[in-house]
Amino acid sequence: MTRHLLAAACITVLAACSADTSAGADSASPPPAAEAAPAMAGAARTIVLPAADGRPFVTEEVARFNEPWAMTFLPDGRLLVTEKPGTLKLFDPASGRSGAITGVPEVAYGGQGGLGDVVLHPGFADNGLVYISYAETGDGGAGGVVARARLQLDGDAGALHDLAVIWRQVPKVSGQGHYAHRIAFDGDGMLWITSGERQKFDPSQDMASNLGKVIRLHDDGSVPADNPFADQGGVAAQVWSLGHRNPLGLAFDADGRLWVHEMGPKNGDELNLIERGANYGYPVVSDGEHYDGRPIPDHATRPEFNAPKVVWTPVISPAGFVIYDGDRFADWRGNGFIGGLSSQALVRVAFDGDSAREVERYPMQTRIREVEQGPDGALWLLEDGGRGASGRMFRLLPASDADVPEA
Ligand SMILES: [Ca+2]
Ligand SMILES: [Ca+2]
Repeated sequence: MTRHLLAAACITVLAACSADTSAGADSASPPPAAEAAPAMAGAARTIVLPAADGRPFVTEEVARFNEPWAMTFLPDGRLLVTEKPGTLKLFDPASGRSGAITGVPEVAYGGQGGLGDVVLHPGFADNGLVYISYAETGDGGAGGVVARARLQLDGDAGALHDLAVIWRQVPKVSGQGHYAHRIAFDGDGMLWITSGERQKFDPSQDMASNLGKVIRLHDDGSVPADNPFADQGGVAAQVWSLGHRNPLGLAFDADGRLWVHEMGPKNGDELNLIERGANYGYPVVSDGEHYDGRPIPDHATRPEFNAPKVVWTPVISPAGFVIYDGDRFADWRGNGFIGGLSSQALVRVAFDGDSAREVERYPMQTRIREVEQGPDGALWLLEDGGRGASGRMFRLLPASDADVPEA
């Protein structure tokens, strides 16, 4: 049984004397008091005291966005933040200022669709290339795409130039769910995309479709000749693994293993270790069941499919994923951090070679959509505010002695 936090162990305080907790920094604010966890001026701080031997930490509200979905850090410490209705923001934590990045195409906003992920090319410092995912409409309905563009920054704002769509979900289908479209680069510069099954079930097992798959491409969208299904041509050639449902987070560990979590059906969220050419079984098997009550045979009944390394029952609704390698939380190095939507939590996962387990869960009192590691070694989170609502950006830092109230 996972240790849970004391429900009463969250205490909101104001780090600085500014009464405005909704905005970013105010240059007139006094310096923070706690050296171990320097606060952002004006940030609302909440102390989280884990039960037993867990470490206390502090969450700070940094900024608010309009339906934020994903973020990534630039080399200069600023962030790109996607807002699901279709805007890309440049945010500077040092000043609290945010500006618009123009050049994002119109997105198919609605349901789970809209502007999705944003990541940098591994060579961004030299080539300025960024990748975004979003939903578009077309023949048959809607589908997720990945586009590449060159980012030009100008003061507090910027623009995307030479934008080109380099990958599309095939086929476009009705509905506005399960796009997934999370993006990551591996250490060899390959581009990885999680492609959700768009709530259509069977495409996850259909190699004429790239829905319900994990995709591996060159950085320009072309298909690597050594992909496992390259000889089948078509969209099958893009596929690295199949049998997925709605994978909303992927991360590479220090040894290069690819871990992908996936929002399963009722009582069947998964963390999978992704292997070349493997089939993860959806919708033929799942340890969960369909939401309409129909059973799905469990993984144990069909050993030819790869079984998950972790199954969550009840579900956590995983979204966002980072494997931590910073110094700020030294004892968390190598751990995975997964945001929880319905679970309103941050879930910490430990790895041991090819196995994984949840070790701790931190209640956040709100839906967590995205997790990143900052250059400051803090964990940065985005809140999923729901349609039309603002969502907060938080950062998590170790608590100092001064932060922790005496018992
Ligand atoms: Ca991110
Ligand atoms: Ca089942």
